[in-house]
Amino acid sequence: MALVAATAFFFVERDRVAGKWKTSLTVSGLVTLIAAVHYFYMRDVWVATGTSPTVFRYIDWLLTVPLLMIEFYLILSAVTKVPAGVFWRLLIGTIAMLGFGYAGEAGWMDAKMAFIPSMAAWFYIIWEIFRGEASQINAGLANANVQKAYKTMTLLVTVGWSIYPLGYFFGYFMGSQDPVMLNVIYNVADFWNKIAFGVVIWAAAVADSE
Ligand SMILES: *C/C=C(C)/C=C/C=C(C)/C=C/C1=C(C)CCCC1(C)C
Repeated sequence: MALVAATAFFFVERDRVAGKWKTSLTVSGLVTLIAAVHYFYMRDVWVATGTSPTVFRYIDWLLTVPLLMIEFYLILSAVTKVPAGVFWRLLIGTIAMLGFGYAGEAGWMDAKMAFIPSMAAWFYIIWEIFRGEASQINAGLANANVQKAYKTMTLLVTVGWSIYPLGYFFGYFMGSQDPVMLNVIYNVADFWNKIAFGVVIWAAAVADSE
C-alpha cells in the first residue's frame, strides 16, 4: 500500500517541479508502481502456497534496480551535461549484478560461484558513484540540492542495498533461509530503497524548483 501511495504521490507532485526534474519523478513513480504490482503477485502466491517464488522478486529487481541506478544520471542531468557513458555503466553494472544473482538462485550456476561476480558488479557501481565519473561530476556542481540528494542516495545504495546480498549470503553460505524472515527484511529494505530513495529525489527537485 505504501508503494501504491508513493506512486500516486510522485506522479501528482510531478506538476510541482520544474520541467528538468520531471523525468526523475516519473522514474521514481515507475519504480514504486512496478514494485507494488509485483508485491500483489507475491502476496497471492504466498496466500495460495505459503512460498514466495524468487522469480517474481528478480523480475521486480531487474526492472526497478536499473531505474533506481539511472536516477543518479538523471539528477545530475537535471543540472549539468552528463556523458552517456555514466548512464551505460550504471545500467550494465546493475544488470550484471542481478543476472549473476539470478543464475545462482535458479541453479544455472553454483550459488557460491555466482555470488563473486555479482558482488563485484555491485562494488563496481559503488565505485562509480563514489569515485568514478558520476562522483566527479557531482563534486564539480554548484548545486547543493543535487549534492545533498546524491549523498543520501549513495548511502542507500551501499547500506540499504547491503540487505539483499546479506540475505543471499545467509541463505546459500550459512544454509539458513527462513522465508518469513527474509520476506520481512526485504519488505523493509524495499521501503527505504524504493520509497525513501524517491522521496530524497523529490525533496531535491522541489527545493531546486522553488
Ligand atoms: C528495490 C530493490 C532493490 C534495490 C534490490 C537490490 C538488490 C541487490 C542490490 C542485490 C544484490 C545481490 C548481490 C550484490 C550478490 C548476491 C545476489 C544479489 C542479487 C542478491
